[in-house]
Amino acid sequence: MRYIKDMTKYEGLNGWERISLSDWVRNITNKYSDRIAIVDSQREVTYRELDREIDEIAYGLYKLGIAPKDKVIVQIPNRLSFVITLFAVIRIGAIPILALPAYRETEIEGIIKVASPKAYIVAEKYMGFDYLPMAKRIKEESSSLEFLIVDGERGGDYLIKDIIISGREVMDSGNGSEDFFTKSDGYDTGVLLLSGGTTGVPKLIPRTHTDYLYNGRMSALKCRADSNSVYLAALPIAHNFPLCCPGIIGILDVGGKVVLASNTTPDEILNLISEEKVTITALVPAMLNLCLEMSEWDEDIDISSLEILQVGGAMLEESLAQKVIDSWSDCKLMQVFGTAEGLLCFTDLSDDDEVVVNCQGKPISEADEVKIVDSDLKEVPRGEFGELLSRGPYTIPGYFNADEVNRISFTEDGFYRTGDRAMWTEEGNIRMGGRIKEQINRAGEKITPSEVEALLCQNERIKEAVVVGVPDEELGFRSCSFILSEDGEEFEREEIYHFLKNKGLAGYKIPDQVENIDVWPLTSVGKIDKKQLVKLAQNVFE
Ligand code: OOB
Repeated sequence: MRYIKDMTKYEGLNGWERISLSDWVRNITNKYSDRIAIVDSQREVTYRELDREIDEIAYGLYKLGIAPKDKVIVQIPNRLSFVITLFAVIRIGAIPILALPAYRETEIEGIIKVASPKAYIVAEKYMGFDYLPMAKRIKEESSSLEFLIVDGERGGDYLIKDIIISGREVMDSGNGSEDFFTKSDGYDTGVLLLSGGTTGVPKLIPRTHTDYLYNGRMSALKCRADSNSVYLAALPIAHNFPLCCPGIIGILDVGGKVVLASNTTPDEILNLISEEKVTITALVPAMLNLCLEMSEWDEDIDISSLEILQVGGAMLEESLAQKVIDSWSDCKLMQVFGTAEGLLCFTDLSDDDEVVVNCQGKPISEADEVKIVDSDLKEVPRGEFGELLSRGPYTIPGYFNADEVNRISFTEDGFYRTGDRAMWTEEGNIRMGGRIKEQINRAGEKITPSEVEALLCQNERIKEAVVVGVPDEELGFRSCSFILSEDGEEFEREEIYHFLKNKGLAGYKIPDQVENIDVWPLTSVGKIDKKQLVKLAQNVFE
């Protein structure tokens, strides 16, 4: 018998509200009406305008025939249309699946297989990539997709801008009303987030309206965010971190302003902090490194408005944490350990620098149940490393439509197995210590080696391939593939790059380094010795 999560047991928690995210948007609109809600590189909208634009697309999507509970893939980069489309899908009672702009055929087709979505809403172009040919191919191959909707000027079956016009007609005719859409219950699935690590089939994370709002609210509380807060969404907003930790949702909940960075370059990030007087932002360590460097030599950059810098998604080296504290002394560093599955740990704004440098803080909710266990799932003493497990108000009890994976990733009693090594410190904080389950954390994006290995082995000339994570100064870890060829001929990285790109794999999963090998180094029990491979990969550069 699988564990069933009882949401009612969390009723009474401060910040817990049984409400749909659509009704929540109505509430914040009534509260903060003419304040600026969101700014992107093109324009800004007030809360009231945001709500109205959500309605326009929602009526348009409804007229098209998208029904409650239908799944809709949303693949749009950091711009206003992402936020408006996301909440429009939610408003009609449908369920958005948040896809990263970096996803290609492999990832999108994987999502389709698991979730049978009815619509795919995709940006026309971003960062030089034309999504249309890919999206059309995907739609042709899929039996579930009925609508290809494009955020842009051309292509697909429908354009967002035409859907807006059609939605406006409903509203102008006076036929639109509050009862038009089917209301979702706060305990229904509100969004499907994507898990970083996939093993062939992507893992979809069903977050309920209520738990996701709670996630954003508790995060905002920990950051002491209020209506004067200006949040910069610097990471891709399909990620949980910038979307809801506190991110867009947590900041809008307190009436603050959200600024969307259209790309993740240090130039864009630092200039927006200066221009928009940003008070809080979230970065991964690899981006932080570049931003620190740039702020040192560019004198026009003024980051004096920045009060809180959240850093998470991957291990933050102590030396880099110390560098932030020394160089950006007016702002508070907050370490964030987070997962899209739920659990969030933040260091506290009142913690001493030494604590902030050395750990990833405490769970953000009093109702979080966090355990650190050995391989028999028994708790280990404080100060010892084990696997981090979590259950609680906003942590999922299982992935969507994935019984087999759930048996491995969750305990019988409903704890999520993060696959991360962690320990409790003296002060009761958690300190992370790398991965237990195989996964490469490349600048915050997660790669599962077996997914890449399986694709590589589809190459006729490849007999065996092993992918490992190699410590890297800039990326945290880079990925390196070792190749044993069928014919003894060596592979260049170029060839591997094109092969995997043609297979439709997201760019960040393509190995940064390619090495050829004749004989595998083996462990004493005869398995491929991956530690040895990592050393080999490092030695090439020494
Ligand atoms: C965030 O979420 P995901 O789902 O992309 O990745 C979660 C994994 C964790 O299991 C852990 O392996 C790693 O990312 N991680 C960290 C970390 N924060 C996340 N490893 C070491 N130190 C940290 N501070 O990455 C995410 C979601 C919400 C907020 C922040 C990050």
